[in-house]
Amino acid sequence: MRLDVYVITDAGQHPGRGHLDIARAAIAGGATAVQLRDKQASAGDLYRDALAMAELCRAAGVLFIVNDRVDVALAAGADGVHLGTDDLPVAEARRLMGPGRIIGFSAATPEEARQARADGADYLGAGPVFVTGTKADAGVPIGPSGLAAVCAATDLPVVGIGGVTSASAPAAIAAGAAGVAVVSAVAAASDMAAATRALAEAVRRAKAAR
Ligand code: TZP
Ligand code: MG
Repeated sequence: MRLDVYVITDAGQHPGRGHLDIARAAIAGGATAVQLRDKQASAGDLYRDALAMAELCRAAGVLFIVNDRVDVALAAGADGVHLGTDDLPVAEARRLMGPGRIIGFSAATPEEARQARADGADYLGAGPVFVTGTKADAGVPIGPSGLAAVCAATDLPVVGIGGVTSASAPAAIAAGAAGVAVVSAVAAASDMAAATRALAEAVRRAKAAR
């Protein structure tokens, strides 16, 4: 599971940019994982975008994850799904998806991390690490120390999410994260591929230094 640079598409970050534009640029810039995230889209529209993104990611050898929707992830042949506390329970998603697909879960505390692992999650997203304007209900930032606590509580790979940029990514990696997940650092950047490359380089250096 290559989670080093995990780019989440959000079509509301920049006028005229769609999910596939973001995914293409992220892949060109060296993203190792891409997540399709759209809370507003109909199941039909999400499915069509997911199918196209699955194809792009497969061709590039990049992990493809669908946010929230187990049904869409399965129908589009995604590698996995990312769930939170408002979504289907991890254990139920595992039953539906079988052992071969990846299930990610959002955990902000060591307790949530341990529970998600027991329920069958494969990786965790922990955050918000820093202040974010992207998710209104993200909660109070846990900081690199909160991220480190989640990482220390589990043997699952953890990605730090929330307000991460190429400048702050090293702090997340130093805290023990396997990678960083970003929305605005790529989707709102003027040059999305260059922004992804900068993140990849920051993660690579921080891993080499730890
Ligand atoms: N979950 C926790 S924070 C967040 C999500 C989806 C938003 C991350 O967006 P950004 O722009 O990288 O801060
Ligand atoms: Mg969710």
